[in-house]
Amino acid sequence: MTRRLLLLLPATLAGCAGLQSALDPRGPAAAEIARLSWVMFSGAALVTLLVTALLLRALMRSRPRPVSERLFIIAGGIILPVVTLTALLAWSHRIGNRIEAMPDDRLVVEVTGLMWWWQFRYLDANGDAVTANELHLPVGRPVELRLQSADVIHTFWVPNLAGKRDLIPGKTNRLMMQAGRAGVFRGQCNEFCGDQHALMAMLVIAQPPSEFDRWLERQRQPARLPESEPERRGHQAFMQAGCADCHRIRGTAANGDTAPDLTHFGSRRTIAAATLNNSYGNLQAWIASAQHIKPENRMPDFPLDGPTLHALATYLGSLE
Ligand code: HEC
Ligand SMILES: [Cu+2]
Repeated sequence: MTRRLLLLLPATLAGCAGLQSALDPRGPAAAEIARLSWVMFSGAALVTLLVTALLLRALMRSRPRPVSERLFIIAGGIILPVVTLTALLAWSHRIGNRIEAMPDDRLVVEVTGLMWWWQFRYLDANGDAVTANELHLPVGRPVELRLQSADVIHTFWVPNLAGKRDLIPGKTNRLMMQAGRAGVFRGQCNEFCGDQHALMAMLVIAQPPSEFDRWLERQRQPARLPESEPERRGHQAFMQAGCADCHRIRGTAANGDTAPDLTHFGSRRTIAAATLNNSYGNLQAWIASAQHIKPENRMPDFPLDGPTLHALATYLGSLE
């Protein structure tokens, strides 16, 4: 029996690694938080063991021997908790100061939470580069996230990289984040914010600085113009079907600002806050039946005919 349980151990521990796990830190802030958690967890485990041992010992004695109540209360009830809690408080305060430091060379990204997706605006690029549900970071450089909400309270949390912080309407909160090496991580809204709270996720892509610079330069550019016939028809359909009332495609007349910026949509990996992979088929499905895929989200269904869906998906897919 024990041996069988031991066989299960690696499988259980493997659950701690991965692209959305606070137990698999990939940046300095996340590492400090993980260390603090482990120390607190170990301390709590020790206390549990100690209390259990004392309890068993008392239960197993045939003739109970009374202990000094005063000693018990003063040492175990006052001195021990005051010393350990004060030490933990001082230590966690120091960690907090370290991970919230804002060095001058930091990158600044404005993060907006909306029901139920994320917008990222890169302030270094004159605020021109705007993405949705996909945050890119240069490895090794601290990033200041300015968190705000357009509607209700959301919580920004990318467990592999930093702690979590609320996005509160009318207020700007700050969170520092830094990736230690390249990788793709997943974040999730951590405050129940309505029906599709569970489908309000994001990808964080940490890339080497030169690759990040190229990516940012590209995101600043206006959208690529339609080249083929289906792309031209897709662009036309986009303007005619009313998509432009909500969505912006920089460099075109589409100027909506209540929905994800689609200027470089083709370069993104997912659709609708990491709900679907970004593919030609999923894109058509999303346009035709967004309400079926993510009920109550702020985009209506567009029951368009096959050729129009094909043209729209081809056009949007070309916007890299
Ligand atoms: C009433 C406003 C509105 C209209 C009109 C609208 N959308 Fe949307 N769209 C949204 C919202 C809001 C989202 C984000 C939904 C979510 O993830 O919760 C979205 C998401 C999307 C996405 C995914 C973007 C991403 O990065 O995840 C695509 C692609 C898209 N819409 C295409 C279209 C097309 C094509 C049309 C026209 C046929 C259209 N939309 C019309 C509001 C709108
Ligand atoms: Cu949310």
